[in-house]
Amino acid sequence: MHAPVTEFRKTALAALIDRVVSSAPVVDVHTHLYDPLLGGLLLWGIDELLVYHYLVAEAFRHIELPYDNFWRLTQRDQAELVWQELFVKHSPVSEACRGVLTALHRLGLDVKQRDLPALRQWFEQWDAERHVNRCLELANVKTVYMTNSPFDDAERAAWQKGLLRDERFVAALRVDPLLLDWPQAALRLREWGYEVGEGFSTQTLSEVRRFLADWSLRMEARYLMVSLPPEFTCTESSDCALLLQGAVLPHCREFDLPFALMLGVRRAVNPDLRLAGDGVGRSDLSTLAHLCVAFPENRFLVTALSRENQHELCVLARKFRNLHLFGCWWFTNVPQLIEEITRQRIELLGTSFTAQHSDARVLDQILYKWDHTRKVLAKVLTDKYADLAATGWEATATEVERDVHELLGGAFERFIACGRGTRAGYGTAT
Ligand code: FIX
Ligand code: ZN
Repeated sequence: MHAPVTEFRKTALAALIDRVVSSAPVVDVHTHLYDPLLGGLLLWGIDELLVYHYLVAEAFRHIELPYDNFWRLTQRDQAELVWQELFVKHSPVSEACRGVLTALHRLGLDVKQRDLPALRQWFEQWDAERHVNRCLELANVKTVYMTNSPFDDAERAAWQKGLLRDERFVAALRVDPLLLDWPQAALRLREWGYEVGEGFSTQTLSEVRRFLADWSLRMEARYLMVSLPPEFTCTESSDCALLLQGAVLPHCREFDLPFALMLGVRRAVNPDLRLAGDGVGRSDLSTLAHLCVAFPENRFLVTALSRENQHELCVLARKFRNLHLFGCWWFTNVPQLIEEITRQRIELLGTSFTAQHSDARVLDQILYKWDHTRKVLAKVLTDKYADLAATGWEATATEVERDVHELLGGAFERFIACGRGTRAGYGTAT
């Protein structure tokens, strides 16, 4: 029997873990940020922060204006209105509002002045490239995974021009339109010179694969990805199932790329809210289990939006080593749920998952998303190492550093890099 961990040792342990977690470089495995060299698509600055769709949804709890009138306002006026409603007339206690303040504070701005014009003035002196350097350094993010869609006209044009790449930004090929709206996607593919027909003939599937190959190569994509509704299933012969099995998964195997599934988004629950109008639903994870079993040569990166799916997802990850869990996505990216989900994942999976991704759409958001997550992660890990210390097992600083590195991108990058052939025999239950 070992003596309980003394308060003194617990404080020293907490200090060590705090230091390691707050100074560890992170790999941000899913964002909506862009390489600053990609045609000016990167969003940053105070007005972008204020019109982030998380805040717009919250502002509409108070705004009485008809939706259309809000959307007709200039972005500056929308930002002003959000600021008034969420920061001036009410206290900014929600996670998204607090996030704006954390970001400003980390940039050295005095938020207590509540002075929007002064904040705007401060941002006006910067250009995107210098701001990227500052934000990545302050947030200690070493790699940013983008979300890259050839179906987005502005983005497609920027890629086609060819570009120098900022090597801190890496690509992930987004295929939602292909899997979720095949008739429209087929029109686009034909327009771009891919000879696809209405049905899924061998020629159509091979042309879809040619499209995926062209874009994977052009972007140097590290994985393919899709966000799926709770109803997603691939057992019947839907367009989605046929394309997944006949083109996307074979392409991933050929190019040795994982496929990321983000499960449980119910799009346009309130279409008037536009991007802010999406909701959540519980997914049936038997579809995911089927994919892991039926396609052992594919690797799946998965996150789920519904709190109710989290436990089942952890159990699935214990069964399949071709399944890697990542992040606390969107509505689960709040301290209460980050703590619950991270604790549960550690208890069921050890350190073999990726604790967080930012999903940032505005560059400055990486400051708060990582700051807030690091605090919760340090708290959870302190409890876990203290539990070990109570048995006499004292983790060394080097071991803590190794574990934190795993959780903040190390395990992810290894999963991504894992070549075919080195991972034969997926799907073995443990
Ligand atoms: O599907 C996704 O990648 C989602 O993250 C987005 O659609 C969503 O709008 C978002 O930004 C959530 O954080
Ligand atoms: Zn996203």
